[in-house]
Amino acid sequence: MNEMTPPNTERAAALKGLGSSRKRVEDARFTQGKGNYVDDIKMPGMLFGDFVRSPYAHARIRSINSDKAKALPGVIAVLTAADLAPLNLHWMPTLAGDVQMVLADDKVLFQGQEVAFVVAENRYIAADAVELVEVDYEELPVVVDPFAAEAPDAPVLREDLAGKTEGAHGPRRHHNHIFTWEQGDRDATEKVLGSADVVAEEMVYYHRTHPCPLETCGCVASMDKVNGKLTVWGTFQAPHAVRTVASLISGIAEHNIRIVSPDIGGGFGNKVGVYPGYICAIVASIVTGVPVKWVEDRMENLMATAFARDYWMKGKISATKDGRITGLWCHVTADHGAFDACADPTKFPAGFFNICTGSYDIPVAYLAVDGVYTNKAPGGVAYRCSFRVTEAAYFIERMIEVLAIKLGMDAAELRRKNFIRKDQFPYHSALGWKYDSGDYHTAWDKALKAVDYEGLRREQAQRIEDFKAGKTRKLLGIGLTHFTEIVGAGPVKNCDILGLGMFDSCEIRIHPTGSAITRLGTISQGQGHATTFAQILASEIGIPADDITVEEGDTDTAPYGLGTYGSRSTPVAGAATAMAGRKIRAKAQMIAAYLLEVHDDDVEWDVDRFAVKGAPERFKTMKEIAFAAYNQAIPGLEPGLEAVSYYDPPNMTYPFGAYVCVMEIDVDTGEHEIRQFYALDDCGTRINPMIIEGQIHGGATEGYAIAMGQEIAYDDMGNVKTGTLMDFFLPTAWETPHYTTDFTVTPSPHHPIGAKGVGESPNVGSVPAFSNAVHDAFRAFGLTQTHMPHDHWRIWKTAHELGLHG
Ligand code: MCN
Ligand code: CUM
Repeated sequence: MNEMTPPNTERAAALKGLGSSRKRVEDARFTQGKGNYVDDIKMPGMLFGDFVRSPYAHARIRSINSDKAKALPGVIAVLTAADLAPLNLHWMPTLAGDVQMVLADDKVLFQGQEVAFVVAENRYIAADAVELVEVDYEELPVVVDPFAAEAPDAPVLREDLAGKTEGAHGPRRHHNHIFTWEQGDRDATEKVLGSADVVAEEMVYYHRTHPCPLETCGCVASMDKVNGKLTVWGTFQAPHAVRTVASLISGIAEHNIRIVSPDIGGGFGNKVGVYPGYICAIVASIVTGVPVKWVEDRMENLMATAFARDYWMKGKISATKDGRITGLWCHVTADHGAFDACADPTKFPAGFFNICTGSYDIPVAYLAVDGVYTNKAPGGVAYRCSFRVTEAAYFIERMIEVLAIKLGMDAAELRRKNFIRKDQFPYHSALGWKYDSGDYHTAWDKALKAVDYEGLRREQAQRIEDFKAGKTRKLLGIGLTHFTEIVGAGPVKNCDILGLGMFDSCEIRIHPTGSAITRLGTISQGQGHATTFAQILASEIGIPADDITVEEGDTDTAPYGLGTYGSRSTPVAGAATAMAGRKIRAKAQMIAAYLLEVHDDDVEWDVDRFAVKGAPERFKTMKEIAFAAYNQAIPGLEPGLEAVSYYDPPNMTYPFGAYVCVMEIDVDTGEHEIRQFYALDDCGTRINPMIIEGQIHGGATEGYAIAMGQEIAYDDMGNVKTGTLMDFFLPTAWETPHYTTDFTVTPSPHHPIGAKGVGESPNVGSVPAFSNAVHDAFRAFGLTQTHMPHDHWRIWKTAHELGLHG
């Protein structure tokens, strides 16, 4: 090495590659208000759409009269189902194989459902005109309880499906039944449960909630009639899939459709689905020939777009006397609302809920999920969940606690005893997954040590004595969770959405001066892809991350990909990025060898350059190689330095974590205080530790909200009781707990850089940790199970029912 060459470690650090807590390059524009969100898009002559929505949860529409609305100056059109029917666009396919009304066709099935679409010169006139549309409704009996929906004489919700005994996922046995999905070995499981030493049984409910991103959903559709090209800017988590589906539904050739996801103000799953607003804005633009914007308000977002959860999970878990788990049985009643619009890979009607054996080596298991229609908004799966993994993790982590009570055992010890051991990976679970890698015992022991678990239990015992002696009115809860996630959908052979295989992609162009642009099939909604994907490349190709532009979200320029949800970007597009980088490096090696006048095999990679083996002072940097790629005629090589990779992952990745929540509960007011929240995450190779920490803080705060108060609640009439942020709990900095983050690193054996996803882990792991803390506080007083959200009123009620108010 010559004197002028800095040592490897310095050169590596200068790249800001893998492992660097590089500051987010996106933040300069976000923190200065220079982001470009859908509602920032303003085009000449643009019109505005707004919906007439149903005040009823179930009603027949006798008539719609829009004469007064149309007479209002500035109103251009009022669309109803009758206008869309000739185009066959009054109904649309859902991601789950069902169909959904775009505009109410004969009847409405949930409060807030889209009934008519008003198009006007501005947003204010549109809103005024909505008030002038007269709809004559005839109320019908309402079903909000999924168990009542299955009663033989329950009202028929989906008249369009009358007589259909076959659904998208097999037979339907009742007019409100959607599907039954079974996994595992029923007979073997029931046999084990029937003869077990101990069986714990419980109904675990994960209530209905909503992702509630700061930016609501919306789009601007612009039909250029001269060139026949439709452009739609929208809040899309999967722009390429939207393009393909839009082409198939509309008949417009796919090359004549351009879908652009600009900056997105949080998605959290809310922006995976397709909403009537998108279709109506597109139709309105095609009809009027000018751009049409539709952006929903907060109430519309909470009432009508993708909800999350609403899973009633009945569980049985068996064990030997000394706490060795022998079997798991689960039956879920899944409330899907009025249309099955869950965003799941086609073969998984309940998402990846069959990860519900969690982190434990459970020899036999059986799972059945019944999907049911009710008079509630459609959606499902969304909300930082990787396809129902949050529900699965909550279920198993509650069942473990319930079993620990039954066994009279410490819940930390019960977990420890049943973890899948490190030497069992790759591990085949009883419900059909192959876990790629894990080291649960190490993570668990580290977590328990970090919080001084033994000390906490001693303090808790003392607290219970003090409480009984009348010295305090506060209880102490220790909430434990060890979760296993499944992210990175997914192998094309078993994961597709609407027939589109779930691979992802990356394209790289190196410019002559040695900087680069890379484009991916994913789309950031706040996760910092422009920062982290440049880091993957920096380490692969030796160009500083600061010299690499990352672009996503424009289907005219980005390679085809399935988008960002299910924490799949790093496992799939991140892998594509590494693979494309390796193709660049392979070509760079040939160029370097030519320039150094040696054989290809006689040069070796060294951080940011190729050097001659045994003669490190003879080298060519990537910068030099890039320039040569464009200005030298190299025999046998094409000019330029570009690569593209479409990556089909061989398996999903299985990140995991150990979370501990320490909570104080005031039994007289029901108030709580999070004294400590410790989150250890293992997402394999860590690309950017600072961004990972941000993901944990954000996801854990969402988990805090869900566990402790957030809910989409309905009354018996199907009225949404929580349609505003006055009623729907969205934590501010004031309520947000303090977090301590920690990690272990167990790389994924099949991912090119060993990385697993992390975006959803904190939501998956934190909800059971918070909830278990509440339960644990009352364990000594006889509580086994109470339902979330644990708001002050419910906690007070629990204390009251346990007789703690004297
Ligand atoms: N990362 C890393 N090292 C790893 C894994 C991830 O540095 N081993 C980085 C990634 O490079 C990326 C971020 O962490 O910058 C999240 O990566 P990943 O886990 O791959 O998840 P996705 O990028 O696919 O994001 C989706 C995930 C989901 S599904 C929801 S929901 C959610 C979440 O991300 N929505 C979010 N986090 C969010 N964060 C913000 N700010 N906004 C949202 O809408
Ligand atoms: Cu399920 S919420 Mo995320 O997958 O976009």
